[in-house]
Amino acid sequence: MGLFSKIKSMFQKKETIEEEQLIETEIDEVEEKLEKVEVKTKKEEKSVKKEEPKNNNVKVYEKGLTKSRQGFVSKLADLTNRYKKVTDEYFDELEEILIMADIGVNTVMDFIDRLRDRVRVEKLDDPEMLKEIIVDELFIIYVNDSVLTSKLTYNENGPTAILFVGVNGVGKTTTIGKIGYQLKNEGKKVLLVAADTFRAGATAQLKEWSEKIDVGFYGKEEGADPASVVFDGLVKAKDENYDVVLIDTAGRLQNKVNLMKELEKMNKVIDAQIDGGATETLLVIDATTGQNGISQAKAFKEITNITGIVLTKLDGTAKGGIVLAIKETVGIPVKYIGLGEAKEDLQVFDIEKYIYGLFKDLM
Ligand SMILES: Nc1nc2c(ncn2[C@@H]2O[C@H](COP(=O)(O)OP(=O)(O)O)[C@@H](O)[C@H]2O)c(=O)[nH]1
Ligand SMILES: [Mg+2]
Repeated sequence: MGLFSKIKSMFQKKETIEEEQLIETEIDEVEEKLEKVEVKTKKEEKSVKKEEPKNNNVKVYEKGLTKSRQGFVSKLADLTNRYKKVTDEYFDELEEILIMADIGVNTVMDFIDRLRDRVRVEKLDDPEMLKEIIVDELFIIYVNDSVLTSKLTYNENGPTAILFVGVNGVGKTTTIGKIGYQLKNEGKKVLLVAADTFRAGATAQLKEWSEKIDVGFYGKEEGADPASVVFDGLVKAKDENYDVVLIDTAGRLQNKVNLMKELEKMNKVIDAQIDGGATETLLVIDATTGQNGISQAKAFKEITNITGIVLTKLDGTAKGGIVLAIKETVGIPVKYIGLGEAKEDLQVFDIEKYIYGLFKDLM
């Protein structure tokens, strides 16, 4: 039984832990990954009982990934139906499907190589059997050398500062609103700071979000020095005992040097005010931009220390494979995914729910 089947039954609650232990796995590599997953599964089961947030259901993933599932997975299912045997043509078509899903050319090449090896070693030639292995291998791409959880790091003493970076229009301000809403519901005192003073209306838009989700706000006039907004925002956060400060920034990537300097200056201000500085710098990427988003991730990684990625607009794309590509090409974990425009439409990224949402119709 492969990883996907385990994930599937986990969500369909058909399987007991005793049965799980009896299952024999195919090869060592998968077995190893599987152990990591099981540990997480058990942990997750515990935490699910405690405090499953209302909107953090696998259904949200299913719904948000409908487009990706229809595009990519239905092609995969169709491929399986058309081939009786695994041939070179089969691999060529599979390669094309995966590249179309924005998994990224190099990732796909490696993936196909591994798949060919497994087909040879395990003497598989039935495309039907290969389906499950494909899902397993995609999963392995993600979990390789990484922790499965995507929790935010908080500052133990004093406010936690989180910087949001990314190019214009990707969904930074919206994401701040959504994360602010979640943190507020967790009982945290949240302040939104409008350090995108470049774009007209950016400050007003963030202020509107603060009103919508009923949290604190700090901003200045358009054109003000972003670092000075951060400075005054942090003073307010400390004076008024805020727990978390979410900082919106302008992302003019076309001028890398300026952007780097601006982010450096903001970080200096944060370092001076808070022990340990910003605990997270989240890069926001629009999933609908595909490979362009990957290039943005690479560019931002060069100019500042990114701790996690928020992948927005996954509801609007058939290219859900980008999650795997980002992980593989830039090595930064996806911490949140955006699945719509409303305050509830944000999920802490969970690879198992994601894989299930993406592939549930395949098996
Ligand atoms: N469908 C969808 N739209 C989103 C999502 N996140 C943001 N948007 C929309 O993308 C547009 C740009 O968002 P905004 O937060 O202003 O981007 P910013 O320039 O990076 O701050 C707005 O119309 C948002 O409503 C998402 O997850 N799904
Ligand atoms: Mg904005």
